[in-house]
Amino acid sequence: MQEARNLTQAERCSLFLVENDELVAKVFDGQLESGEVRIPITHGIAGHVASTGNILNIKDAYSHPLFYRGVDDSTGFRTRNILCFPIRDGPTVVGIAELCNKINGLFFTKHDEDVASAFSIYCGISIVHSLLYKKMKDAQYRSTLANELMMYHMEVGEDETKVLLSSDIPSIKAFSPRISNFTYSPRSIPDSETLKACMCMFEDMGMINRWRINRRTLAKFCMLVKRGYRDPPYHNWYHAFTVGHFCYLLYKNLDSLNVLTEMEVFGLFVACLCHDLDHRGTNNSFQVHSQSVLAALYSSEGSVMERHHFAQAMCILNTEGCNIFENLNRDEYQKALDLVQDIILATDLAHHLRIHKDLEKMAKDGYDVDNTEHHKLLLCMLMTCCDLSDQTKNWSWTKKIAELIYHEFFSQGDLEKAMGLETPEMFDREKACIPELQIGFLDHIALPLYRVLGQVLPRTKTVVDAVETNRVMWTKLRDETKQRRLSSTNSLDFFHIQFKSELNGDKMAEEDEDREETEAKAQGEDKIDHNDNHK
Ligand code: 9GA
Ligand code: ZN
Repeated sequence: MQEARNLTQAERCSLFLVENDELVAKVFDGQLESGEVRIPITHGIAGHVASTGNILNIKDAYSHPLFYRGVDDSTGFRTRNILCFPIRDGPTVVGIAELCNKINGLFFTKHDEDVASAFSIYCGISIVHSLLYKKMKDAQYRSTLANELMMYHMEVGEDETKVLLSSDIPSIKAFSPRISNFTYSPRSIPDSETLKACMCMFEDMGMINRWRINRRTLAKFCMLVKRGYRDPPYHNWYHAFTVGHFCYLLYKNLDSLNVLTEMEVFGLFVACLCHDLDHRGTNNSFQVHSQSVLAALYSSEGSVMERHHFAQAMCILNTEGCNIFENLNRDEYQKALDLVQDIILATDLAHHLRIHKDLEKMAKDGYDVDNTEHHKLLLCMLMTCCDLSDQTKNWSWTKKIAELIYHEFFSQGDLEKAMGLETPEMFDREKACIPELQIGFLDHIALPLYRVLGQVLPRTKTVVDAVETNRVMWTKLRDETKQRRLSSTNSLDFFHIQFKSELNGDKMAEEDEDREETEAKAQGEDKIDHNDNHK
């Protein structure tokens, strides 16, 4: 406005913005106005310009019928002439500007009118941007507020924290002597013990000492992460917990520190626990096609759910008393967040398929500890290995998990049908052939992945074998199903069939477990508290 005043050589300038059916003073005599001056949009010269959208060049104010002398009479100012022009956003008038008293002249000229008209376009753009910016800021504040409210209601109970902190962190072997074996499924740990088990894993990997994590902070962090999961059949806290446990298995069995840095292992473990936060039991495609809020936020960047999982992880870290990274220095802190972000984004199958060629090349060329790209690739690969680790457990677990996954897939399919969206076969309970889908999944995704793992880290070969064994079982069930030719319309009924192939399968699995348990005891492992096991 000061610029407009200088350009046209005016004594005074003022700006009013249209709000509903009023004009509100924003700038008076080139200064930001703090007190409110409101005039009806139907009043006076300003009102006339605002409602007609036409510029008014008044050469003698006091003789103009629209001019109101009241203000001059009370302030002692004498208005001689006025140039009043509209400010638009497209066809809409968003405000008006008033220039008053031409300096060294009798009135504003035609040239001043042209200058004002041109100038008003820039005013319009600036004002619209500024209004939008304010709207955006307000939305941001409202979102922060909503978040604070949610966190307040989520406030982890002091009692819960006390229980977790009441005694020293127990030895992890107390959960099971087999807890560090690739064949052990952490799903045998009861829900009520999983937080303690998490703390134990942090402790056993030396992370609490190395990163100077406050125990209370760690307990609160773990509790918020657990609570950050919803309860769909598969993508619940148990999934995150088992994924974290597989990371622990990698650490225990591979001296990972020789291929990764301490910070990378730390980032991987935290990412594992957080990687599916607030999963709703539906995939990225569903978010996009159902036009969910998450898709509105993230679909332009891709990996909709994964971006949300990371955002939720940040939200937990930013909650008072929950930041397990609080004692890292600036560089370490940034590094930790970058790692967690990159690793969580790597859990998108689309991302995995993009890097699979690079993974194979790395396996072929051999892993190079001095190559930072190799570190990144390995971290992504280990994350996906953790994510799919249910496939590496014994048949009985694998099958139970498959039931949970298809329960979740078919619920999404039902939703899609109800919404009139297309449903891929995999999500359609009337069309899916579960053993076929499992074999396809193992052949195209899981087995190639674990084979690369076996190549890069030869000590994981047993993991590949376990997946292969499960594949054989799926082919047997597929062949048996073909002979029976089921007439059911619900593919989930598959899980209630007793297959001949399974008759001694379970027994073998149990024997395996028994044998390992005996071996573990023979090795003189820590004292075992059997009360916790096999619930
Ligand atoms: N999409 C999912 C299947 C899983 N059995 C099938 C499983 C997760 C997952 C990360 C094309 C397709 N498919 N198939 N998924 C599974 C178990 N099963 C059977 C047919 O755990 N799937 C998680 C992932 O990416 C990466 F990189 F790790 F491989 C791929 C799949 C899930 C549930 C998120 O799809
Ligand atoms: Zn997952």
